[in-house]
Amino acid sequence: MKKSALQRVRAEYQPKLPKELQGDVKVKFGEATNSVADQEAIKQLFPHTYGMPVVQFEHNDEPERVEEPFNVGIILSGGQAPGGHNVVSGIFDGLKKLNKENRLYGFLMGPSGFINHQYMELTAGYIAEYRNTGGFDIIGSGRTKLENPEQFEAGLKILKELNIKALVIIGGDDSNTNAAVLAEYYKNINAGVQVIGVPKTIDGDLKNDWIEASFGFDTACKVYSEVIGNIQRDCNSAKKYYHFIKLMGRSASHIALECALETQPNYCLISEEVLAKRMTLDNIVSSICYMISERAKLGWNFGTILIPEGLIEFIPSMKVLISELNEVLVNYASELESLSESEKLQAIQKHLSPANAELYSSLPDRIALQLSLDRDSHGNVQVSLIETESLLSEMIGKRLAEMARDGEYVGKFAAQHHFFGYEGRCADPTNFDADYTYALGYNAAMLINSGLTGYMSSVRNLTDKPENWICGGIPITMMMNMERRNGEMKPVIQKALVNLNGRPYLKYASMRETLALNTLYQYPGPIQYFGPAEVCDRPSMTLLLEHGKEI
Ligand code: FBP
Repeated sequence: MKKSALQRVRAEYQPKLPKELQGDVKVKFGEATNSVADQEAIKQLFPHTYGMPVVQFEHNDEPERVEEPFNVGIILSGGQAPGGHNVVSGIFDGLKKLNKENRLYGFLMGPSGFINHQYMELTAGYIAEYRNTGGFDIIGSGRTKLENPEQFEAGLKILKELNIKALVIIGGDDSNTNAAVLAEYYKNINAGVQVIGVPKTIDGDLKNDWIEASFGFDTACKVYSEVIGNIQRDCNSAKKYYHFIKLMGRSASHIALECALETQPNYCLISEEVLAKRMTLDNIVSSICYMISERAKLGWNFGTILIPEGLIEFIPSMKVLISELNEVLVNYASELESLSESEKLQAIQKHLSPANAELYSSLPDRIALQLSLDRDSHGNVQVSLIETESLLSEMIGKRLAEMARDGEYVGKFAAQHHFFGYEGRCADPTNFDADYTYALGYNAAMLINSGLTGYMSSVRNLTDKPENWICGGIPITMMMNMERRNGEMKPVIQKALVNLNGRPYLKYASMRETLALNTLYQYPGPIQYFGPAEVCDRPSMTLLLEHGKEI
């Protein structure tokens, strides 16, 4: 395959490895741990993997070499995130450092490759083609949910056949939840297979004190911020459009918030704030219309508005509707299956409680249908398919027309719509993500070599230089709580939503009014791989602020 000039040069980049992982490592065990909530329930569900200590690696002056070579399998799970290929390279290099005979196998197209025994051996030559590149195409990814003993047993067969002693699952909160369940199952039956998770997702919602960031967030946000900056230049040049820009991120608004800090748009909705303030769709529309009318008074009929993908799920009345819809879609699945779109709308409405049926019928049909699409395999609403950006601009357009009729608004309103998500998920990783993912992978190999299972690879102190990053592992059960999914209470990793008392949000909130009534756009420009460190190596603003730094 012919490579671009950047691909050729970028392939030579050697990710920086934390000092602790250079040379031989030994493991230091911390205190026993507890889950973040619902301790008794989680303990009962994970009797063999609950309460394990946090571990940290240190340099080992008296290395104990592993005598026997071992094999490892990997699965890339869920949505793509920049840096996945470097996790694979890091695991590979870590394994080879431990013993040249160690082998790495990749299961194809996500968990389904594991269950159906579709795999390939990942050799040095094959991996070389993918170092420092974006995408998950090295082995493919998928969203099959690994959840039942039949699947675990089917997977165990191939693990035994290939003499694999550990499986690494590279995924988001749901996939790492599955990793914890699988680790517990294999430990319970003495299968002799370890399971290690790696925190992946552009959404940035898999984080806590020990997992400072999920990989891919940094790169994806920088890609979106570049394009938002370009739109803002265009917008400020022609001065005739309001751009409604929806940003991926599923439930959490971390991506929208980071992009707002990077680009300083006129308005950025934060779903978590909408929920906390119990805002209605009408409140949101009013507040944006107010900004538009105030800008019009200054002679400005243009602006940029960022919308987090999951907004609709956070509007309290919508949240109630969605949770009832979830149950209706499960309970009446066979009845709904064969219906046409309009019949489906009517049938769903009939099964909803009166208040929800009223709200459901007040939505434009296409939005109601988008809300009623099948949930993904983890029970999540597929928010990327809901056109919130056009729903909002339609409602705003109508409201402004009413305001104009009543003499409350004098201006012109024309809207453009954008949705940025897929554009950034497979970008070549930034230096930060390239280094972070390589370290996460290398670290995962060390966790395996230490005989651990049910752990997530953890690399911390991320705003410092990569040499000073702190490496180790955190028991996955420590991050879990009980949540209702598909109508049942399930143990899941607690999602990290935007913290309304956290510095990233407070920083944006402090600028909000000024940004709405001025035009103070920032233009971050494209990701740079070569040049001054402040341009090429700066982590996300979210991470800097969370670490007490200034931006
Ligand atoms: P993960 O949670 O698997 O990392 O996926 C993230 C994401 O990009 C979300 O932001 C988005 O809502 C979803 O995937 C889209 O799913 P799909 O790739 O199936 O269209």
